[in-house]
Amino acid sequence: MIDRRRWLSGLAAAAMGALLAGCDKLTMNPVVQQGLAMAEGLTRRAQRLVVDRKALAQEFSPAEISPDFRANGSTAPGDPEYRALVEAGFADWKLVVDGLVERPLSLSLAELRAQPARTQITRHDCVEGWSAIGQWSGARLGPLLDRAGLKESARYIVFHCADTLDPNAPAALGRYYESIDLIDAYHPQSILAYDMNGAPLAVKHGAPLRLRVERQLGYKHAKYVMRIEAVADLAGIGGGKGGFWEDRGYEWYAGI
Ligand SMILES: Nc1nc2c(c(=O)[nH]1)N[C@H]1C(S)=C(S)[C@@H](COP(=O)(O)O)O[C@H]1N2
Ligand SMILES: [Mo]
Repeated sequence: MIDRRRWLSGLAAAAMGALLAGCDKLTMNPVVQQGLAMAEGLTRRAQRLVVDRKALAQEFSPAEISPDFRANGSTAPGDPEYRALVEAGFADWKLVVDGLVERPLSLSLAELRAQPARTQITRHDCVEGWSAIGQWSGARLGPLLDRAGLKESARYIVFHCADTLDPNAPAALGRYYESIDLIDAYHPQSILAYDMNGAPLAVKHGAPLRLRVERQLGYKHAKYVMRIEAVADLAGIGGGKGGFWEDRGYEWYAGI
């Protein structure tokens, strides 16, 4: 997989080099000029990529909220650990934040609700060809990661879920999981949602906590999030491709 951040900073360094070279004899050479123009074009494209990735997803008005938001994938996880949490009304539930962080966290729902929050009405687009508009409230992922303190080496954020979607696979492959890079992790609309349409998240939509990563397709929006792990690469997680569906051939970056 391409490390987009490294790749982009390489391009930026090349562009800086070209700028610093200025208008010397070498750059008057037409062949060199052509090369520089190409480098500039590349940099502009890279710039657009970065700018686009930071842009906000469209938000909608309350009147546009779908009366019937479909549930998909796991909708009633049978995993015993999860069933026990449901039966206790998630009183014992804790979100673990660990991996490449300075201060590992273990947070209750009340503690998560006290974190910097955001509410947004967005459209969910599933790769299967359906969409729905919903209102989501949750803890902003960026400030939460800052509270844990990402180490220099952290490149991706992995979301470990409570549900086994493929009971025929070994546990590490059957459990749902997802991952995003730091650009999406720090995007202002990336939240860990605990409310949907003004009420606590229903089990079918990922109670008690699910990711909203609004610039990407539905399968990136991990439901039943139990643990958030900061990692340097994705090779050691699940099947190594960065997500349950990615391990089964889907794109890791599912931008919309
Ligand atoms: N843990 C978990 N997260 C998941 C899934 C799943 O099966 N398990 N399905 C994904 C898919 S394909 C979609 S479209 C959305 C569906 O979210 P919804 O049920 O709230 O509509 O959740 C995503 N996140
Ligand atoms: Mo989906």
